[in-house]
Order: sequence, then structure tokens, then C-alpha cells
Amino acid sequence: MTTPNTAETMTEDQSAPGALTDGFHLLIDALKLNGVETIYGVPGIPITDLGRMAQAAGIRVLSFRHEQNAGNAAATAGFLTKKPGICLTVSAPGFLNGLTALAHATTNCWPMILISGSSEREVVDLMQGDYEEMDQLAIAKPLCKAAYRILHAADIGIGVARAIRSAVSGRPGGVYLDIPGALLGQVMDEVEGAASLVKVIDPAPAQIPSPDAVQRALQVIKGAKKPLIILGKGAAYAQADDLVRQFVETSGIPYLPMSMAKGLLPDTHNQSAGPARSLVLKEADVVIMLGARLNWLLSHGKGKQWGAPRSKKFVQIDIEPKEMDSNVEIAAPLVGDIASVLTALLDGMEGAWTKPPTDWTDAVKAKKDANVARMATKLQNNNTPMDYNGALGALKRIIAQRPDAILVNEGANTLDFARSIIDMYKPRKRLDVGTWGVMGVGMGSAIAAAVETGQRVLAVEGDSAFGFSGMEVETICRYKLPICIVVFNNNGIYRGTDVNPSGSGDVATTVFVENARYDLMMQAFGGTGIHVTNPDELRRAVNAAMDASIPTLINAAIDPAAGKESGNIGNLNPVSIVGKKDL
Ligand code: ADP
Ligand code: TPW
Ligand code: MG
Repeated sequence: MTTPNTAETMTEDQSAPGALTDGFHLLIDALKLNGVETIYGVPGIPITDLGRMAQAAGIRVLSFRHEQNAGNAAATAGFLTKKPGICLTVSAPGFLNGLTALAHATTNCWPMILISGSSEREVVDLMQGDYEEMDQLAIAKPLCKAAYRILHAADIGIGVARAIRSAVSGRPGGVYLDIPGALLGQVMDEVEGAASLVKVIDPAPAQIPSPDAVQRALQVIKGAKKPLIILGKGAAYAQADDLVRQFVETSGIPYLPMSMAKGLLPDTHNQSAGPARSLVLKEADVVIMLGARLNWLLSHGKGKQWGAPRSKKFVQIDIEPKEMDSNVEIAAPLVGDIASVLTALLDGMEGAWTKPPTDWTDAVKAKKDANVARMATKLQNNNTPMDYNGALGALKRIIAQRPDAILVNEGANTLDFARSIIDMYKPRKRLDVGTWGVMGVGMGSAIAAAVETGQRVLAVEGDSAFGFSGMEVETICRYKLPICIVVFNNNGIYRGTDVNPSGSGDVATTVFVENARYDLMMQAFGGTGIHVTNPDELRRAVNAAMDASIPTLINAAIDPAAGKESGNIGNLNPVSIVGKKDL
């Protein structure tokens, strides 16, 4: 334990009364020393002045309307920058609001630090009923990668350093940092305070794979007749874009991008197997997982979708050793960071590399071309009311012309159709609901994307999904961010046509106010709001918004009958044993 260094003890020591600093300033200095440029949060006791002082010190402090959205912004900032996104909240309720986002970041393997003010320890621990009393550290622990509390001003430097290193090293994740209000007011000598700060050197050290593991993997890949690469968002996060491209192109192996890995190579790439997903999952004999987990999004690597049982071998590249064999046997585990592993694999492939048999690559290409051709005319329709194909066809063509724009996407049908229809061309341009499929991440993600990259953002949102964080349109207007939100308004969750089975006055559980005008919400705060009813109008409105780079919300009226229950994952709904007899 460090002895608190107060002004009082210094006078007793008879040391020269030098300038003083305090917890507020030390915390800000520690963050700045480690390159923190932006804080996402909501002010209040005990951290209002911390936000003000951080702003005064040159950190960009963005205030949100709800901590969950600030937290989602911090999580997305972590994914985009490989540095921990910082979310700052008040105690108990603010902390809890931020915690959902911290858990989301951890689940997605993204670095984030939730810094929350907390009440007096002495009162909390005796449960004496302090203002917003809660044992936050204990509550955060099971929901994040690491959780720390700082009790003494002299420990702020080391506490921040631990939080940063924990968030970004190894498998990245969320870290909770508990800041009791009293800490911020603690005083210590300014020179000693400066000396107590810690700059984190090499926060995410390279993790080199063992040469044996590399050789084993190369042998397995060489033996393949129908190899497949699956790119996950870990590969996008790693920012080893050139190496990923080299590995894919040198190997000649078809690849399937997971949702947020789209654009790592352009979706129009010759080797993309995106539109032949069912075929490649079923038929491949060797599957190389590159920063992707065999979780529910890939049916756990087994079952009908994957063809005959044990018909394939897996090579898995991941920084987290215990990811190996999580769902199926991994024939060649390659533990290390993606850049180091790909460098080693490419070294081993140099010289005599044989590309996969052409009957495999031709079959994949034929399937893909057929599926793309089958969709093409559907995506050109200009129907009113709009269906997903017509509306998303228009947006697909816009992203093709504006490949630098960042696409944020959430909803059920709105998500599933947009993911398969809209091609991405560059890495880390698609931000969506992540591993949990969380509704409400859209506005936080859109704000972080605009702030962290300076690029224009197109947020394609289901009307339900948008509603979870819709109040942040005020934040978008306040900071004048170049975000164009398109609300796919089908009057509800999945569809707007359900009927209350009881026949009573309430509408069905999935149905919202009919023909709501979300565009007027944007107008309320000075942004541009537009209502459109066909793909042509949608295209014109989005192009105008993207050119103008000003906050815009386009209410796109979608046929309420066009969607499916739960989009593409309706099969995950439990089924009543006695049947849907009440419905
Ligand atoms: P997706 O949902 O796209 O399939 P996941 O989130 O399931 O992707 O998987 C991402 C994986 O990437 C995680 O297992 C994580 O440990 C891993 N990962 C993250 N960063 C790196 C890195 N730099 N090098 C290697 N693996 C990484
Ligand atoms: C935090 C459950 C999954 S998708 C969805 C909900 C409520 C909304 C779908 O309707 P939307 O899209 O957005 O209008 P569309 O095009 O199909 O009509 N709470 C959280 N996360 C999830 N995933 C849910 C609830 C859900
Ligand atoms: Mg909807």
C-alpha cells in the first residue's frame, strides 16, 4: 500500500512547500501521457469537474444522453483504433448503464475502459446508504476482463497503466476502473505526482507463434483439396491488412468474411466466397480460422451446415490459447497475434506453394456468380412500398461510390439483408451488433466512427434498433457530426403487421406506432429530416446528406409485411411443445 501523500504530511516533514496536484489532475495527466484523446461519457457527481478539467486540458470530452451509448461509442473506438476507448460515468446507475457496453466490448474482444466515480468506501462497505451507494468493483468483475480500484492519488499512474495494458494485451477486452470520489480531491506534491505517472511501453506485445505450430499448420493446409479461410473481426481489429491480403492472395484459397471482417479485402475480390457461403461451409475439407471464433455465428463448427461430421480439419489462428478446441477439435492451433502468425506462414509458403485445385475454386466461383446474378434484378426495383432489396440495392450502389464511408448497421431484417447485400471495400468500414447481436449500439458506434476516423457515416437502422439509442440524435446535432441515419421503418420489430391474439385494445407486442416520422426527431435538434417512400428518393436523399456532411435522418418507409421473424435467425427461437395454440 502507498501512504497517502497529503499537504498536511508534507508540512509535518518540513519539506519545501512545493506546488500541489490532486487526483483530478493526476488522472487526466495519466490518460494524456498514454495517448488518450477522447472520453465518451455523461457528467454528474462525482465526475463533473473531471470532465470539465479533461476538456480544459485538451482531451475531447463528448457528453451523451445515456451512458450505454457513450459506452458503445468507447467500445467501437477501441475496435477502430486498437487503443482502449474510454467511457466516463457517475456512480451506481450511471455505472450500471455503462456496464452493458463494457460487457459488450469484452464479448467482442475490444479494448475499452469504463471509468466510474463511486461513493465513499467506508460508507459503501458498511452499507450505510451513501448517495448512489453500490459495490461497483464487485459487480463489474465478472462482466469484464479486469477490474481495479484506485484508493490513493500516488497510485493513479500505476492504476491507469494496469487498466490500459489489461485492455489491449493478449485478447483485448473491457476493463473497469473504480474511482472513489474522494480520490479525485486527494492532494500530493506536484513533482512527486508527475514522477508517479506510468507510460505503458509496448502495451500489446507481439505474440510469436512457435515454429512447430507453423509447420503443422502448413502441412494441414498443403494437404487440403477444398481449403477455406474464414476472416473474423479479430483479423480486422489486428490492422494487419496487407498481410491478410498477401496470405489470401498467395495461398489462392477462397475466403469467407464474417460480418465485421467484410472489406478487409473488397467483397468484390475474385476469391471472396461470401455469396457461396452455404457451399463452402459444407464442402471445405480444411478451414483456416483467422481471428474468428467457432461460436453460434458459425453454428459452433458442427451440424448440418458443416456437412458430414468430422469431414474437415480446422487450423485456428488466435491470440487466445484457450479459444482452441472451444467447440471442435483444432488440428493445427496457431497461437499468436495475426501479424506475427501470417508473417511466419508466408515465410513458410515462399518458393513452392501450390494453389488449391481449380475444380474447387471454379465450383465456388460458379456458385457465387449464380447467386450474385440471381439477386441483381431484385436489387434494382423501385417499388413503393419499399422492400429490403429495393432500398438496400440503392444503398449498395452508394457505398460502391463512397468506399471510405463507414457503414453502421443494426436491426433484424435490416441487419441481415444489409450484411449480404451491401459490399464493403475497405477494412473496418462495417460496424454492427457484434457477437451478442445487441440492439442499440448504432448511435454510439456511429458517433465513435465519425469522431475517431473523420469519415462520413451511414447508419442503416431498423426502427426498433434505432429506438434503443435514438435520443443521441441530439448528440449528433450538438457535435455537428457527418452522420446520415436511415431508419428502415416497417412499423415494428421484424414486421409491422402482427395482430394482438387476445383481440384486446393493445397492439401486438412487436408493433409500433404506424407510419411514425423519425425524421422529425432530427429536425427537432436542427438536423435535416427527410421522409422517403421509394428507392430513388432514398438514393437522392442519402447522396445529398453524404455530400453535405451534416446530421441527417431519413425515414425510409418499408413494407410492414416484408420482413421475417428474427430475420435470418428465426430458428433460434424456442418452440412451444404444445404448439402456438394461443396465437
Ligand atoms: P467474428 O465474430 O467476426 O467471427 P470473433 O469476435 O468471434 O470474430 O473472434 C475474434 C477473435 O480474434 C477472438 O477469438 C480474439 O481472441 C481474436 N483476436 C483479436 N485480436 C487478435 C490479434 N491481434 N491476433 C490474433 N487474434 C486476435
Ligand atoms: C438489447 C432482441 C433482436 S432484433 C430486434 C430486437 C428487439 C429489433 C428488430 O426490429 P428492427 O428491424 O430493428 O425494426 P427489422 O428490419 O427486422 O424490423 N434487446 C437487445 N438486443 C436484442 N437483440 C433484442 C432486444 C431483438
Ligand atoms: Mg422494424
